[in-house]
Amino acid sequence: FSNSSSNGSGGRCSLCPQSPEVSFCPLSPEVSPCSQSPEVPYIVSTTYRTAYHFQPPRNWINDISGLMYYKGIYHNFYQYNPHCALWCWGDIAWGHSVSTDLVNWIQLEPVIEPDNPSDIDGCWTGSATILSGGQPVILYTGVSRDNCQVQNLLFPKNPSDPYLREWTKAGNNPVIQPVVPGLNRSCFRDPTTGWIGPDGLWRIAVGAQLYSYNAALLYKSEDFLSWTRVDHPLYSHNLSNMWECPDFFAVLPGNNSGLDMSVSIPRGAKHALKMSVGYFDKYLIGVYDLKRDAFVPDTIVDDCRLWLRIDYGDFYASKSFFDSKKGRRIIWGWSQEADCRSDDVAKGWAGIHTIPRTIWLDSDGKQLLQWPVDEIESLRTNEINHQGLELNKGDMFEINGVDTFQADVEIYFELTSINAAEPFDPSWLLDPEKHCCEAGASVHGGIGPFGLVILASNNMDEHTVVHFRVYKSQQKYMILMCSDLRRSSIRPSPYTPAYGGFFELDLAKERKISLRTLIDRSAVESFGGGGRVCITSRVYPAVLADVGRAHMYAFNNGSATVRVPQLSAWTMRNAHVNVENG
Ligand code: DQQ
Repeated sequence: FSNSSSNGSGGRCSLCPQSPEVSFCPLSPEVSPCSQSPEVPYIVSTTYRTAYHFQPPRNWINDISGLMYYKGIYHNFYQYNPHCALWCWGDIAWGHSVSTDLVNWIQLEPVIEPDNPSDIDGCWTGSATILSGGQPVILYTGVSRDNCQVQNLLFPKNPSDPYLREWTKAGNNPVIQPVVPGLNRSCFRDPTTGWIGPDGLWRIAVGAQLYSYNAALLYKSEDFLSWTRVDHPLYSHNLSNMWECPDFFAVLPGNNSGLDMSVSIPRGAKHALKMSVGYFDKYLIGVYDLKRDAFVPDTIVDDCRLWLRIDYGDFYASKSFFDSKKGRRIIWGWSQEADCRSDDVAKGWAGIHTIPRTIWLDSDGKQLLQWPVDEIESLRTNEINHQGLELNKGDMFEINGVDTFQADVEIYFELTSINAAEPFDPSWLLDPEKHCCEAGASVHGGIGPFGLVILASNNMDEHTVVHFRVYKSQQKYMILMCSDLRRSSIRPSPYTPAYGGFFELDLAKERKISLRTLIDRSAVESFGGGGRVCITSRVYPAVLADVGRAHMYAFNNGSATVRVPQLSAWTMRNAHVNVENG
């Protein structure tokens, strides 16, 4: 491998400079309007479109805005621009798709569009809640004139329709206004799903900027119609950007069953507070102190760069829901395009949702684990297996027999010795992307780098690397996982950072590190260490457009030999995702 890139963007590791120009925090009316779509080149319109990730047939999507399982049907409501492939001020409506298996989706009509003084400049993110009698409701942020953000209520017109095709805006909208002293009324949005407190009242949290604090403001209601603000936030912090899309849910340590927030939560449960902040979805684990009606993190970490992330890559505005069909909690997020906006206009679409993931708390009670929902395995075909491989320093083992553009790959790496682990520097935790740039796949280490090279052209001009490195830190081992996109495309325009995250592993007990990578044309989702670190990446290799064939390898570039006791890979079939009729 080489870290230097022929496209002029290699070695560039800062996260933001080339990210798409639209800034989502805080959103401002200056975001440029839709431009006329140029002629759509064939290549751009089909090559990078995902085959089994969620996306509408055309146009722009962003946040997951409401999720629920209702009368046998999964519902995904999302931020959607019905008019074009860009996020445009004033256009954002709620798209709606339904599924019976979380894999195949049917797109229905948008459920709401901006047409009312309380949402005339946009129907922004919100959440669905199923009330005690089984009635679904939605609370969403409406943007009224002058970017004043309010919270509005929505009811299904016909609750006996399992598809919930039509919704009515409540007559008394907005039900919550930004009237709190010190509240920035343009930073007051994204209400959570409701939960029930010990007093039987409903609660929701809303992301907000209050004086110099960023907060999840807490509101209470008896009937979900009229809301009173609790005089303190659920939680707040003064050293971060605005918290968008907060999510609050209960989890049981070491138990992957989900908990329903609209019934009482069992003893021993912990709570997770997730917020979308800057470019990442971060979370804190703690307890919900019922007396104070507040979230109390287990550890106070002032520097929000050190907060754990749901995903360390291109993943934002995630939302979770309790799946009553299978008794699990599922989370998924939005992954935006990393090419330029003119390419999005040319493609006619922009944005995907990640594969839905089951989410639960590790048995140590410190970190969330995620794994793609089992249903996605129904798309697997052409299984190939290898056992007992040994990868010495410099080895690359080619994985043949599957479609390398649409694949699911699971590998276990077994460390033959842990003595060669290099020392860990805690300052790396502040900027794992920078460390992934410095310690790329071509930089030999003690244990690692080892991992997977995907979407590689014949001469390796283009390739994406997902890899691990093992470090020793006092009594424990820290594993670095990177998804390095710096050589992912010879095209100059895509944003190609090296994403990364760290996780702890007790290597004295367990010598195996697992990696699962789902490749879906322009989307790559990787799950390291059984879902301890997840990284979603968007890639636009020319090899995909020009040659239609790419290579995939398992590799090791560390001095210690790494065994591969099990490697399995499958081709992934296309799912029926919002296919247009006719
Ligand atoms: N996207 C929505 C907002 C939210 C932001 C607007 C996060 O409600 O804060 O489309 O991506």
